[in-house]
Amino acid sequence: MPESVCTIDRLLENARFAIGVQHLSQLPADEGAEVAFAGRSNVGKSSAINALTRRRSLARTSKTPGRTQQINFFELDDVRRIADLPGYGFARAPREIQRHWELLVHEYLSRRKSLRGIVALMDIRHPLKDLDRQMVIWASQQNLPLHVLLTKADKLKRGPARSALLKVRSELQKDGINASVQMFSSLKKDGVEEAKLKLAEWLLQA
Ligand SMILES: Nc1nc2c(ncn2[C@@H]2O[C@H](COP(=O)(O)OP(=O)(O)OP(=O)(O)O)[C@@H](O)[C@H]2O)c(=O)[nH]1
Ligand SMILES: [Mg+2]
Repeated sequence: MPESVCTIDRLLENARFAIGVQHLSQLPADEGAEVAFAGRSNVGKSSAINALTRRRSLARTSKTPGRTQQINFFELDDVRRIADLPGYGFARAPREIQRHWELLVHEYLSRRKSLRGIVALMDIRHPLKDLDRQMVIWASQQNLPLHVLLTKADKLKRGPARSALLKVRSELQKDGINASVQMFSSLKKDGVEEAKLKLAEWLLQA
């Protein structure tokens, strides 16, 4: 096993909840290295964080979309963190609340110096919806490194899952977006090692 995997494993398994942020003023000090998990409401962000840290309930998951209503920070060590962003596209949230989260997340993503990359999660059964597209286009314009997890891969058979993966890769390429793309299943723990390699690349070079 490569050395970096051993180290990232240890780092991720040390994860502990640090703070839930509802206003920019509450953000942890902007130093060291951070990775943000972003995606539609209910896409599996919190579940992916739990799978990667091998904790069943570090990040709270829910069948009710729009559950994570703040930026939740998980500390890996003194200088490394994971941010679980509130999901976008939750239509039933009141307009002004939606607007508040949009602004918070937008400001966070635009200003954060310690942000090493965005893990963009999309449901493998319907990836690259309008808001996903907007998010990856915007991130790529900001030169933020992107890694796409096609979540809930267990919901598709191998063939259709593989076609979805190739299709997303080619569409991103067509749009000039530089992103790595992989399948992921928190349920089956598929793609966990591949995702950890990306996190190692981003977090271990702090
Ligand atoms: N089958 C399957 N279900 C999953 C997977 N990952 C998450 N889910 C389910 O999808 C639902 C939402 O998962 P969460 O991890 O809470 O999603 P989230 O993106 O954090 O949601 P918000 O915080 O509301 O934005 C839960 O019912 C999970 O059990 C997966 O890999 N496979
Ligand atoms: Mg969540």
